[in-house]
Amino acid sequence: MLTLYDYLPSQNAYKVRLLLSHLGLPYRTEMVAIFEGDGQQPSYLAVNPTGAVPALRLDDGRVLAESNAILTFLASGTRYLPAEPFAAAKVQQWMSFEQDYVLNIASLRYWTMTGKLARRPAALVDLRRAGGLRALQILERELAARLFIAGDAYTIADISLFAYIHRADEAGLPLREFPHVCAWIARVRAQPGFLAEHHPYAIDPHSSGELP
Ligand SMILES: N[C@@H](CCC(=O)N[C@@H](CS)C(=O)NCC(=O)O)C(=O)O
Repeated sequence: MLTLYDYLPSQNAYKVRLLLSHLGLPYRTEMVAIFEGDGQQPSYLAVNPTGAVPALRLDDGRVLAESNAILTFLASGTRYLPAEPFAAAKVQQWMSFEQDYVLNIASLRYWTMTGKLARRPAALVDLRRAGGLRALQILERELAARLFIAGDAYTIADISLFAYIHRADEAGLPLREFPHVCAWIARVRAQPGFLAEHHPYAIDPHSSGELP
């Protein structure tokens, strides 16, 4: 059986949980207490050299890290990743956008929800806010023109983007200013097998500390 290395408040890990739910694939979970240093233990660094979640262990013992690489692997041969090379590359285009641009929203949200925002340099916070708004503006423009981000079908590019975009309010970026993004969020939520769950950082008392 697949093993997902997980930390419940992680939206990067939620991407993988969401796809596993769409696919109806059984898996077991191994929790990694990232704020308590579990990620930096040699045994976990052998799973993911960065020490971050998510990571996935296959039945044969091989391990894969990086949320978007895991999505690509699990979605291969399914309706969530087109086989045609150009369409598949379009999906990768938007997953690269996710890692580059949406990181701004992920960082802002993390700092806000764990009480670290005031400890961060104001210039860095401003940079993240500008980057997050830019990401939302780009998505707003693109999603005005089509149903899903890589075309008319729901793919892992939508799954990847959805994880942090639908929680942008928690980063102080009001989603109501982006009606096409809001309509897309509703379309994602309507997909068969959608996983409606959210685990706030507050469930982990250690999350107010810095990562080791
Ligand atoms: N690019 C990675 C980012 C993963 C990531 O930053 N995970 C966070 C939780 S959301 C984490 O485990 N942080 C702990 C650390 O980096 O030590 C991905 O997409 O999987």
